[in-house]
Amino acid sequence: MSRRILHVDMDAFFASVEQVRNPALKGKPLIIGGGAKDTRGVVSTASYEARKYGVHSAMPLVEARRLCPHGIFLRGDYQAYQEASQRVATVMETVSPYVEGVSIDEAYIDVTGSQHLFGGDDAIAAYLKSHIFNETQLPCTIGIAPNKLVAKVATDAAKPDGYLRIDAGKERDFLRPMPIGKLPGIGPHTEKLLTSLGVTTIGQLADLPPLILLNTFGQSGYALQRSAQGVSTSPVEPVRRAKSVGRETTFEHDLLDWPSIERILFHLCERALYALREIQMETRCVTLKVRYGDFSTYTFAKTLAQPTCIDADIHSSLRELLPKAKERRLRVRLIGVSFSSLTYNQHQLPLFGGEQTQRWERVLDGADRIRARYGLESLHFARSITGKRSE
Ligand code: TTP
Ligand code: MG
Repeated sequence: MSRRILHVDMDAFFASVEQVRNPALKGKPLIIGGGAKDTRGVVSTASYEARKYGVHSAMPLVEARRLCPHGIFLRGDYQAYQEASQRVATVMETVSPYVEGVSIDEAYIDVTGSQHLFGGDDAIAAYLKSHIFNETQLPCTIGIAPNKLVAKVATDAAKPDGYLRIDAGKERDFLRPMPIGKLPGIGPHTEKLLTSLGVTTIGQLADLPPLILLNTFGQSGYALQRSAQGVSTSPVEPVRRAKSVGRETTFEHDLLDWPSIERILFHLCERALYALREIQMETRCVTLKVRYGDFSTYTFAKTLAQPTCIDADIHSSLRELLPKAKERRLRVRLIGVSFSSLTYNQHQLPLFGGEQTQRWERVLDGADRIRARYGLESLHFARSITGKRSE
């Protein structure tokens, strides 16, 4: 039996989330990316009403404002989009264990084994659409086909709020009339080269003599042609959840100077936390690892009442653990910190953190953005530089 691969992509995702939060925005040309007065920056996304005026993702805000002067411009709230994305992911996991999230609003699901349970492709799609809607009030589009490539093209063809099923054996006919730009993997450069060969539709690419492709693109020309023929074997790869995240370092010379050791530890902690937040996870268990000069290795762990990815919480755990590590009056060869009992960051902060935690989250979010842009070394919490408490 051939594989059945489902592709789901949320419609005008950021804009739709805003419309759920504020129903007065429904049916209006809504543009996410900048506030009413912002002139710099680009459009993240636009509601389908705004797209009618030619507004699209990555367009400079200035141009969007010119095309759609009566549009409603919003800066956007990434945390709200992340939360919505998480809720959609939870629904997707009820359809099949093979879910591969590819972006904040898009995933592939291998539904080959779910056919009997649900009663076929159409029933799976209907179930998914209605459950996502019940859970989030958000519209999405679904494509189902024998492989990821064709499923994605099907979704794009059925947007918005649509569903399209491509049966086994129909892949090639489905793709044939489409312009080559619709084929995933064909960028502007390849498109230009193909156009210069007189190839403008996917069907023409599928029929091109292989030798011409070989001469123009080398070996990758074959892969291109197989895509155009609707052939793709790439598997759905569920992202494996990390079990732990940590950082450790071995010193060049064994150290006895605890203030220096701590400074390095807090630096490692910062790096590990950055990695943790990057995979959008939180920890409930902080482990301090010490290898002493005699090569004995000790770990000291603390379980937290609530999962966290916030520096201040982890720092206070480490401060509780450090005196135990110092009890052995030996030189230190290696120091490290790791986080385990990981869960996805649910952003349920108000439940346990209140305003204080939310303030921290905002700070960290800004700090991580700077680190992502300028490198991790650009920003440190005062403690990891001076060894003094900074919180
Ligand atoms: P897309 O799925 O590409 O776009 P969309 O969901 O807004 O619209 P549709 O799928 O119906 O065509 O991207 C998902 C979100 O990612 C989008 O809502 C905003 C964000 N995004 C950007 O911030 N910048 C971009 O250039 C793109 C393409 C998307
Ligand atoms: Mg989308």
